[in-house]
Amino acid sequence: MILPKRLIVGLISLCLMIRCTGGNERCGASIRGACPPAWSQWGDKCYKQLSKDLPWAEAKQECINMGSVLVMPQSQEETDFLQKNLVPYFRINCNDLQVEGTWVCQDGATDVEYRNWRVETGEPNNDGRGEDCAAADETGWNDVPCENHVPTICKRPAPQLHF
Ligand SMILES: [Ca+2]
Ligand SMILES: [Ca+2]
Repeated sequence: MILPKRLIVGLISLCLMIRCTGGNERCGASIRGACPPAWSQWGDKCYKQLSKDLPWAEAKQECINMGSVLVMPQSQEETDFLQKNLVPYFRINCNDLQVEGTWVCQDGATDVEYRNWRVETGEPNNDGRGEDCAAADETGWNDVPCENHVPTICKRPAPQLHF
């Protein structure tokens, strides 16, 4: 028997209602929705490149102003998506500003263990007068001066739909 689409949707809604009126904790069920316009979606995350290349501190603040955080990829897969779909070279939220040589990489408030330094050129090399902020391109990560104007990607979770 082929059920009309509307009936199936109706049945699903009814099941959810029953589950929710049961008063148990599952009532808070939610699903991830689509990203806002102009944001690119990868899994349950949304990304957007800033229209201007900014120094580290300004880039970080600009992302916060947009309700997001400066991107810190947690894997090569995430990096590949960003390089193919947004920009091949971008700043990542990774710095050794506190203690020279001790890199702190954070995705929002989460410490990220993933590293992809470009070993061929000895990065991170703290070159010249010092380099404390990291940026990624196809060959890996490089530390660069924090005041450099570097393309910036902001990241936020896809909106949650409650029902
Ligand atoms: Ca450094
Ligand atoms: Ca460097």
